[in-house]
Amino acid sequence: AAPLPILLTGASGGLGRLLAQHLARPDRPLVLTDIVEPAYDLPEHTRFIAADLADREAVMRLGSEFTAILHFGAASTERDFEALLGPNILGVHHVFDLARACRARVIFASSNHAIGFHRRGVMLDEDCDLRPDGYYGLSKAYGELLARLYWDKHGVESLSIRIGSCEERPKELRHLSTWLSFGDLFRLIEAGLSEDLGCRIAWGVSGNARRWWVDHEALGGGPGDDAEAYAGEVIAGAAEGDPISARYQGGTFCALGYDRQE
Ligand code: 15L
Repeated sequence: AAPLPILLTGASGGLGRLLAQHLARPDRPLVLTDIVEPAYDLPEHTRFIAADLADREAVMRLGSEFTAILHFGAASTERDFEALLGPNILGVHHVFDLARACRARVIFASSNHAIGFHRRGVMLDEDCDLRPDGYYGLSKAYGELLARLYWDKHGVESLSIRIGSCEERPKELRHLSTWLSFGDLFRLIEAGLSEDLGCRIAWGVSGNARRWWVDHEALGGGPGDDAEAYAGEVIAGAAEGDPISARYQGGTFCALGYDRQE
């Protein structure tokens, strides 16, 4: 029988594109979806179906036989709540309903912005309080709680990865703590596809000497990279940040619209 595919949402986005190129194999075909067509040539063993995550029927029509859904589709920056409601809140809900219907596991691209109002320097484990730093972080916290509900009530397995800063290399001081290398992202995804998950949360962070986030038990043998290798050049080029961004783990997201009287 033909191997069952994996669904990747957000396939036209920055991380989606990387995952599409990295994950597809003859024994692991990928169905890619996004609201916009990918701006890259489709890798072998992939096919693309356009869908708006806010459209329940369009999401449910993507297929009925996925083994896993990598949910990377979302608005990825801070916006008004109304602008996040469709892609991020309805979107994650529809994706979990599709997973439930397919008996697929979900790997959810959560974000450090779900916990962004913890102060810098405070070490967190994955059981820390949710402290969203905006409507975007709140939408990711919603996704994590939805994952919890769908595990407890429907047995949908999931891994929520609280991704730090997934970039080719660290570019600013905060990244020395928050950086997730592409290699370490791929390692996490592979572990999420193969290990027993239950309802799991993991930090999407490399083994950075200055990191603030530590897992009780590392998935997939733990990270292999460390932002410290870039510390010299990052520190040399560092600009003075605003005090609110500098105080909290979520950085500039925390400062957006901040008007609390100290
Ligand atoms: C995120 O969740 C964003 O999608 C990404 O663009 C970065 O801002 C990242 O967090 C970060 O915190 O560096």
